[in-house]
Amino acid sequence: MTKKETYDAASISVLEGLEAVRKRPGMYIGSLSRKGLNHLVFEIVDNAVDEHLAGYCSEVTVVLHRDGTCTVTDNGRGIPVDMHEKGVSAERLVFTTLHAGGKFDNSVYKTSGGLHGVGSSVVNALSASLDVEIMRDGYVFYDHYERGVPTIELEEGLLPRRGRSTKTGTSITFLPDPEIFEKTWFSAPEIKSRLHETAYLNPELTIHFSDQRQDTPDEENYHEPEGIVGFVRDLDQNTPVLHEPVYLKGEAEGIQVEAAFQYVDEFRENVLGFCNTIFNAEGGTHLTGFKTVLTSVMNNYAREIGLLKEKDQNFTGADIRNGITAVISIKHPEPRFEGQTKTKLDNQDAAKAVSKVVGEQLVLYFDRNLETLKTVLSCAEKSAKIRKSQEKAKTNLLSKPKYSFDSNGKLANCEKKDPALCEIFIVEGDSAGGSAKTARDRSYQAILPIRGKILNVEKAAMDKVLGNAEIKTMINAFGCGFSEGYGNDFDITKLRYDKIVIMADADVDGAHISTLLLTLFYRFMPELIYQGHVYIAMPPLYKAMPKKGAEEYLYDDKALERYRKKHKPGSFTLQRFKGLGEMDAQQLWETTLNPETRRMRKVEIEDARLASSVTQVLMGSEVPPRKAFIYEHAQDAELDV
Ligand code: TTJ
Repeated sequence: MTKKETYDAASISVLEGLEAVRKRPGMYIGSLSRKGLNHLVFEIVDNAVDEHLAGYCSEVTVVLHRDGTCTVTDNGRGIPVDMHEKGVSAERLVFTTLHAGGKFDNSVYKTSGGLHGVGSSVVNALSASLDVEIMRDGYVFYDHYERGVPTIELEEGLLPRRGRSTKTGTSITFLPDPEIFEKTWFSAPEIKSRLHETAYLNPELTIHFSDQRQDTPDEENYHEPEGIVGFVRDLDQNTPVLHEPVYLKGEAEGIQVEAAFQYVDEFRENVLGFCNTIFNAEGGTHLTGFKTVLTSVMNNYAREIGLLKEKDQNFTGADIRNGITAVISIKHPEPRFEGQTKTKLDNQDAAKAVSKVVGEQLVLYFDRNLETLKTVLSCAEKSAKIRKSQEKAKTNLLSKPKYSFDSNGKLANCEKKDPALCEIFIVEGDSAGGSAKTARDRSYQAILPIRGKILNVEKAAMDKVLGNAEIKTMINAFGCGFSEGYGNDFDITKLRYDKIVIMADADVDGAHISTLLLTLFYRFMPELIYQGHVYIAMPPLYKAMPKKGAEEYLYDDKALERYRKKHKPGSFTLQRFKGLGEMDAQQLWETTLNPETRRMRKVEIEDARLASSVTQVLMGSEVPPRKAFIYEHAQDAELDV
């Protein structure tokens, strides 16, 4: 952190007020559910990370307080407080004008992009209150906003001070506005997971996290000096690995490129892309560049060492990536994003830069590490061998009859054929499946019962996945095939149902099944999630039947607590549903099937990602964190309207 730049607040560009943000919050923050709420935290944290990327900040602290506020603190230079040419302090402009953040320093890399970078002003607009404390120039300055409006009158445009300090830094405390957000309870597992990820991508940064909303605060420190190498190690922590992670680094086209990879003894690939430290859920050009050059370099080696003979065909890209865990991280001065969720890197020069750097460095590495080379090529060889049997499995799968009843005869299809009108419910257990078949509106609702636990695709070989009866049935029913990675044989236009609803018991086993299904979709049919077709039904835990008045379904224990407060003991009877199977057809219709009254939650890509590889702990041997994650999510029922 030695870089020094001169700056002045005058370069902030003033765009518009915050009224628009409060009028149409969804346009700025994407969602008003838990996801949007957590997004506020990341938005503020990203500003501190930008200060780190600029070379001036080494520590960031995130605190979730009991009163529902969140504080983010850094030890950067502090947001400028001097007067801007418009006659207002620079800090005011940061929090009251859209997109001011990106324009007022000349550090090269900005985290902003894709979903992020909407600006601290958006957080301000959507917060019931926001407090700013800035230490710089020997003083502690402060400011306060309510719903985006400053409440302190400035004298000659200068911020008030509350004492002196020799330190520098910025501290923001905000309370999400309950008038705007459906939920105001931050999800600690999601925030922690994201902060940990940020630590891996910024190896010189230390992030402190503290959740003080419970009696024993949850305190975590994230510091990952190994960077993406450590990230790869952790992604593979529950998997037998075949060699030490390989780390490559370089610069081309004015873009910094870093890659780390490691092969494991499993039939799967997991390649994650980051641009300016932000995860690119939909991948993009950096990944394309990596994959292309990896395939070509490894095929060259395969011929060089005689593994492939002249007459042999090349290994496919998927063969070469069989067993790989990789993280590609680039720093790009002007990233552009496309795709459903605007998280797909679009800059062509990124593909060039990655393939140049990785191509050169990979050869340097493998020329000196023949053992690793052989290990990696043997993974490709294994993959190529079973590819044929996979292709057979695939052919069988695709040639099965496509309508009404699948191979097991268990799918009860609906009568309508227009996908826009149709829904399919994936129901855990034959008995619940039976009631659901009775309860549904057969004109547009299909029921697919699945048995007990489905296969954990994260742990299983590809041919096993495709051979699994439950999974085959689902792929057949949806009608759009599947893909490993991007674009292969998956065709979303063939999807036969607008809504795919996962219906599992409201207990740990049910949550586990939902997690497995999410992982399956995430890996093989991610577009279903990107395009918002996947839902999780939220069955109630109780039905309260008062002696007088209307019956009520209670969806969690908090709801029960509230109900007990409002109704005298003895004035009502309580039915507890241990599982979907205990509901009769009428109850099932009201709570999970009837669009007028049911509760279900649309699955967002972040859910699936958390359920999947980035946090493989969730699926692996460490049961406790997985439980916590699932419970936290299970409480997020929402009315689907
Ligand atoms: C910008 O260029 C001039 C020197 O200060 C730079 C700056 O803005 N630094 C800065 C902003 N450090 N930290 C922030 C920041 C930190 C948090 C937690 C939240 C926000 C909105 C900004």
